[in-house]
Parts: sequence; C-alpha cells; structure tokens
Amino acid sequence: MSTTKAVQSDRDAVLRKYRDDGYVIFREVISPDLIREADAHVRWLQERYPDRRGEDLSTELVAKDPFWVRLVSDDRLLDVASIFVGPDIALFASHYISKPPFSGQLVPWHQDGAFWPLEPMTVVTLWLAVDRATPENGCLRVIPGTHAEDLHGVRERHGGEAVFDVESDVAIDESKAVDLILEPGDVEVHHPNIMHGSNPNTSPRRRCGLTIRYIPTSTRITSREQPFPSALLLRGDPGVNGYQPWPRYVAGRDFPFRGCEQWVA
Ligand SMILES: O=C(O)CCC(=O)C(=O)O
Repeated sequence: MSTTKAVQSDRDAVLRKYRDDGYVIFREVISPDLIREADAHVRWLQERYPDRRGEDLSTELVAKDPFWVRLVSDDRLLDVASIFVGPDIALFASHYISKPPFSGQLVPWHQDGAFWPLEPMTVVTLWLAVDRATPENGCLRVIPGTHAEDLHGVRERHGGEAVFDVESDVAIDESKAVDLILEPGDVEVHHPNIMHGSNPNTSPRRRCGLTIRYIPTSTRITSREQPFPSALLLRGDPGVNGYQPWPRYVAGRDFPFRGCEQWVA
C-alpha cells in the first residue's frame, strides 16, 4: 500500500492519537532520494550562509529557495498535513534545525503557539527527519497530553547556549518527556500547544530535522509584515492571507535539484 493510502486508512487512529497525546509519528513518508537532496541542500545552505549556525537555517530564506518550496509542497507531506488542517493549505514557516556533532545546541522547553502571530492558533508542525534522531544526538522530546493546556507565558532563559533564549515559564516534569526516535524520512506531527524541546548534541553524529508549519488558509497571519516572508499558498483556496510568489530556479544561483528545470521562469 502506498504511504498516501496507508495515511488515509489510518486516519481515525491518527486523529485519536493526536487528540489524546498532541503528537503522532508517520514512518517513511519521504523517500531516501529526496532525503539525500535535503541533506545536500542543508550542506549547500551552510556554505552559502557561513555566518549562520546549522540550527538557524530558517524562515526568511524559504520563499526565495526553489528546492525548499519544492520540498515543503511535496504531496506526501501535504497529504499528512491535510489530515490536521484540511484541504486548503498554506505554509506559515519552516526551519532546518541542524545540530552539528558535539556542539549542537539545545532547544528550550516551549509551546510553539506562545510565539506565533496566528489567529486562530490552528496550525500543525511536521518535523521531517533528515538524519537519524536519537537521545544521543538531541532528538525532539515532547510531553504527551500538554497540548490540552492553555498557552503559558515565556521568560528569558539563562544558562548556556540554546537555539533561542526564552523558555516556557512553567515547571516542566521531565520524567514525563518522551524521546522521539526517528529515521530519515519519518515525520513527527505536533500540536501548537504541546510542550517540547530537545537536548544538546554531544554525539559524533549530526542531527538535522526540518520543521514545517502548515496552516489552513482560514488561519490569518497577523504579523505586521505582509505578506509574511515565508507565507506560501501550497494547496487549494487562498483564504484570508496574502502570499509570496513561488520562486523560479536560476542555475548557478539556486540549489540544483531533480526536476529543477521545471522551476525555470
Ligand atoms: O528540532 C528541535 O529540536 C526542536 C523543534 C521545535 O521546537 C519545533 O518543531 O517546534
């Protein structure tokens, strides 16, 4: 059975798990050939932007980058996203968090929805594993069930390097945290209210994942920046937002990928 068919037939079980725990894992969504391209893309981005950390390849780069848009608009990912946000889908944001060996930064405990200019907070994150992610290299950690809580406040974080310098202002019971062990091509889906974070990478293996934030086009992006730099219409009716144009591929400027000739102006 193809992944898409499997996804549809498991729909009820998936939604039940998401409603109960606030997250769900889909295995082998993206095939090894496209994951190899994503891996090469991350390496290309790091050469192109040598002053940025691997954990900081994010949102403002997306809409100018044909491969990035090709990846987040892949039908296999949109089919998964549609289970949670329906048929009319836009990209709100996307971010590679590539933690280098030995020195990869931690991600403080947080709820995504506490930071985002969205109204209502109807949005889902797909976290696509580019590398194998395990506790040793700082895999994503979630606290199941916390998605049922309201959004808490955030406070400044002190104490060592981190991907960002704020954290949730509530006490975290780490004994309830679940480590999400993922293989390249697996996708974890999480709710904007779930408490999550990740430890530093102290292992010899890189840990790279791509976060992709999908909204139904009925969710309004309320940022003062309009259209939002990474807002892209991906499927269906445009709804309430303005969007960035899809980028065109220019040889020598953009990351070359399979099918890029179809992205030339
Ligand atoms: O990649 C990580 O370690 C954290 C990801 C994250 O915070 C998110 O997906 O919202």
